[in-house]
Amino acid sequence: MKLYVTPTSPYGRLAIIAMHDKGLSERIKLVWTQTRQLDDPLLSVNPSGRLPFLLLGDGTGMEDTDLIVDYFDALAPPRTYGIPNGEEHWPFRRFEATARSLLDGGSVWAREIKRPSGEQSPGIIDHERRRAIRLAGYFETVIGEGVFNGDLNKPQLLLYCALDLERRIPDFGWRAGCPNLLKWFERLGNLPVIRASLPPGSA
Ligand SMILES: N[C@@H](CCC(=O)N[C@@H](CS)C(=O)NCC(=O)O)C(=O)O
Repeated sequence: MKLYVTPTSPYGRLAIIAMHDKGLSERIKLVWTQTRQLDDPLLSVNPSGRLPFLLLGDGTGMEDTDLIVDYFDALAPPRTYGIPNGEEHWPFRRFEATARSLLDGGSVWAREIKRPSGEQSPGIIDHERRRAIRLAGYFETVIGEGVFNGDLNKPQLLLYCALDLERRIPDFGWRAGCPNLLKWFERLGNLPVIRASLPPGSA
């Protein structure tokens, strides 16, 4: 199997963390690539051109982080990325959705500031900056909840990869006002599977 990723994609990073966490790194070859290239060889296997993309041995494949993480989870039992039942169900899903919201908005922000300066939209940048700072402030108040303090799960992966966008967005200064979140982020960042997911040359 081949997992197509870029060194900067937070979604790619999330899929790579899950790959390591599920012990699949020997079975999956990482292909470091670049999106939005007209001659991108990925387009012949994934018409959307989006990453991460997992190419299977039979020539079929799948895009979408959530789907790829579920596939990894099924490949390497026992399942650890499922949604819990009972009392934890709704808090888990709520936090997952909000963490994805931070990741999606932060990705728009990161993409916008990468455009040539004359093509950037100050309105979009400001909107996403405000959203990201509000959401970081929200997670500061709930980071003590059980969802964020057990084994790695999707809400944690989404939140970690969203906050890690600070490496691409100089103005995403969430650390100063969020000491609890920072402690959590640094604890996760020291996990071997998260360290192993950094792109070559950035450790
Ligand atoms: N919802 C998708 C989002 C993936 C996504 O937006 N990936 C970006 C890289 S960070 C991409 O492929 N961009 C290329 C493009 O828009 O053509 C997921 O969770 O995998």
